[in-house]
Amino acid sequence: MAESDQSIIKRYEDNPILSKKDVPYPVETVHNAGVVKHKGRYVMLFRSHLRNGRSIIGLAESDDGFHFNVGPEPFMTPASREPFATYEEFGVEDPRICPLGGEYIITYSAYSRHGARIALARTRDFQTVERVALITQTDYRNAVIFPERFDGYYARLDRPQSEMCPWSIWISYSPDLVHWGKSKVLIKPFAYHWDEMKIGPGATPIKTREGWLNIFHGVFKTMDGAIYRLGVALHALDDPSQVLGVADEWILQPEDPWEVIGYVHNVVFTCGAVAEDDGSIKIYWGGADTVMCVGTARIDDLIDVCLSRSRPAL
Ligand code: BMA
Repeated sequence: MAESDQSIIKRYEDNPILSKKDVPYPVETVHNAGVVKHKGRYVMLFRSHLRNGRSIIGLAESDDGFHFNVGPEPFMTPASREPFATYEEFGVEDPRICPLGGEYIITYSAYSRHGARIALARTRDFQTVERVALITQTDYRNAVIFPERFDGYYARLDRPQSEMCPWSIWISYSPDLVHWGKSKVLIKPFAYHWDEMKIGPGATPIKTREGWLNIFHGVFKTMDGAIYRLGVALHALDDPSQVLGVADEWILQPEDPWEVIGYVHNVVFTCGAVAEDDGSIKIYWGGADTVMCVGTARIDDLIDVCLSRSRPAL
């Protein structure tokens, strides 16, 4: 389906950029990838379903951010060492990558019979990876870490799951990336709106001169199932608990056939974006939990929709 010219995100004309046929080991999907620039190359950590329905994380690399080659082996499979083994029994999902202090912090969902927790790992080179800690109790997903510290503290956005309130975006702080607290709710779904069912952080926050861009997902429930779309918010540079604006409108919705139909229909879901020196940004998203796609936007346009066409955060 054609996009209107007013779309903030321009889809890459050769989407999808990665699918299961590009992976040299057996997988059924390629989606929900974190992406970062490392030594001038783009590194992507993507999620794949195995044929038993559980997920692993693969690695792909690219010179231009559009054409990716997948590594010969998976990057992360469920751990065999405790305490991670118990909590990764059902798989590892939806990785985010944060460049921090000369290394890369990877946060991902660890699934088990005990629910979904956030696990944190680190790598310097994407050759080896070291699991550090499980950083939440159960029923959390979508943790993104800010690539800077605030008054000496690391900060993350995440999404606890609650029966009493629609699932919302929270912030927490840590002195060491392991112990987290000072938690506070920042952005809630908005009633009878495209994100009224639930929202969650998406890409690792992007630093701009006006604030931190937080590209998140929002879900609307219809008679035909849920629709996952992307939205954007801006947080204050020196204090990310201050939300400067949440764009009223979504910035991306499922439109291409591989976003509308797939493993889960009607899903665009981001775990990563890369800011470029020319003021553009590459935003990566999983289409229908099946393939990886990319689009580009102007950072100034994303800032503008947050500030000039915003809705209440809470
Ligand atoms: C969410 C997560 C995502 C997935 C989305 C759509 O709850 O499981 O990984 O992309 O649902 O299925």
